Amino acid sequence: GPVLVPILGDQLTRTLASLRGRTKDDTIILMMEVWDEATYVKHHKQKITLIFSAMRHFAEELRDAGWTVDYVQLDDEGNAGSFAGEVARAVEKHSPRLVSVVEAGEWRVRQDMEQWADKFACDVEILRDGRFICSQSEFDEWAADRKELRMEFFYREMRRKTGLLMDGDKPEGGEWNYDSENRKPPKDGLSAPERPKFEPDAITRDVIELVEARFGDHFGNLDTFEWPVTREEAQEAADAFFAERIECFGPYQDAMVVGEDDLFHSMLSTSINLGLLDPLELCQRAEQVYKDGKAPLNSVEGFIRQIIGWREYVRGFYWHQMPHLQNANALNAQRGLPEFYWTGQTDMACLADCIRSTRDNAHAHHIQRLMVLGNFALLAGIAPREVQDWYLVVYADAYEWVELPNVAAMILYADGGKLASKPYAASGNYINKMSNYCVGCTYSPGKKTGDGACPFNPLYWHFMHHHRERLEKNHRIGRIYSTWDRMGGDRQREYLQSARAFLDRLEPAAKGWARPAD
Ligand code: FAD
Ligand code: DLZ
Ligand code: SF4
Repeated sequence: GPVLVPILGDQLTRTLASLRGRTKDDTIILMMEVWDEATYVKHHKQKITLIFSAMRHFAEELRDAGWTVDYVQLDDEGNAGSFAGEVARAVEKHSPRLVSVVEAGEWRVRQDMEQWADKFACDVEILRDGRFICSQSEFDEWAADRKELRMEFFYREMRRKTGLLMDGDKPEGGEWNYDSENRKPPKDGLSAPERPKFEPDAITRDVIELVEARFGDHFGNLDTFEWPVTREEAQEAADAFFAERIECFGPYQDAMVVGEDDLFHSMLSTSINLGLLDPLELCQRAEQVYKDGKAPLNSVEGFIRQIIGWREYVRGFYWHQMPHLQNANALNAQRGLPEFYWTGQTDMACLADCIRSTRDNAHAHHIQRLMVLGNFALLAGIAPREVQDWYLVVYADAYEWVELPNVAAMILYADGGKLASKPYAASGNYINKMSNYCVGCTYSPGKKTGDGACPFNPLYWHFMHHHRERLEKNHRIGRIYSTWDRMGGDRQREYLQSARAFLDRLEPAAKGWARPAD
């Protein structure tokens, strides 16, 4: 029989390891839209649309190039509803001599995949995913014997390995990291050139109809779908970024402006994670922009660090820490996720804007995810599992391998500090400095307690007070306790009472937004 090559929804890459060296007349490619994947969490409607549409376009491209593709649509008769069920059906149908598949990105799916060899009446090979720059064994070797894993040191290794922005064995410009130049608050009226938006074509419109019909109760707005769904469109999005926005990417990386949903960010994560764009290729293009004198070093280095640093690092960290990372809760946070994360109905202007963007675009940019949505969840003590589910549902670029380390380890400190050297906790002052949100808010960032005080202020001290024992020993944060102690008992009580009053009023979400009812 032929070789059966299952390609998963985030493996839409023509040079995928399982296609390399295969001949077209001896290979059957299997792609499957399955109920289990679409509902193990109730993904944002745009996320399902993006993945199904990109899968259908990719299948069409493969067929045009002469490959045989067995494509199973969600509503096809007999669809077994799961990867294993669909591969089993394909094995029956095609009697392959071998199933050759690239390892899944998520632990959940990889566990399942490892059972395939016992289930099917043919050989099964699981290949390494060559689309990452750092292999897992390389990461594990780097991580061995280190008590703390820090991105910065890993990143330097990746710079050396790829040769990106290297001047011999020294970093270009003399420094590895130019983040200190990348913290500009937004000037009045800061706005960025508009990114290319992609109108749904016939394939996408079909999928939109399917998603409205079958996943109508999932979170998110679908009228505003404009993601690239093919490699060609993704390339166009990348071209526009390198021509028009990378120049200011660095300085305004942490800036937030009401209603400006992408600013100078690349908006390429959905395409990279699906496999439409190659991360290394993008970094090489960024380096070329710098060499051509079209963007400053701090912007280009910042962009490259996000990809060969953070992106590779969280992936290595995920596999290094699974499966216990999904249950980590070092700070013992137990509160339910507030309802407003789903409805956007809150009078905190910063959160309302970030949630609106999340609902309309299935996207929020990094500092919104980290310092507004994440910071609130940390300070309010929301249970990690609930926060994890939310992030996995709402972002079109969310797969557990990248979502979980960012949520559990980076924003919630649930791993007890293996990934981040301190919790990213901040009061209203930070948000006020880096955004124009507070201007239009009913609360005042300068007011510390009582009526009209920005809730981040008392929550910040409530959090610090509550976790004193653990955080006081942390050399990057311990110093703030002398400020707290100097306030004296009355002032401290005001902070703690304000925080408790606020927390008591938080409405937890009704069940059913994140996971289907059993
Ligand atoms: P840019 O700002 O243009 O950055 C360029 C690229 O760098 C991104 O496309 C992405 O591939 C990579 N990158 C940047 N930061 C990170 C990071 N922290 N981890 C991994 N890659 C990074 N990114 C996801 O792709 N999927 C997620 O599920 C996800 N969840 C996140 C959850 C939280 C709590 C936080 C703080 C960050 C999360 N990120 C996630 C990282 C980051 O927010 C997004 O990658 C980014 O906003 C995507 O927009 P962009 O392409 O315009 O990014
Ligand atoms: C996220 C997702 C969704 C919603 N649906 C599918 C699907 O029907 N078929 C598919 O092949 N992939 C889907 N995906 C992406 C997978 O969840 C992703 O490839 C794995 O989780 C990676 O381990
Ligand atoms: Fe957010 Fe506080 Fe500013 Fe309101 S005052 S926008 S709640 S930081």
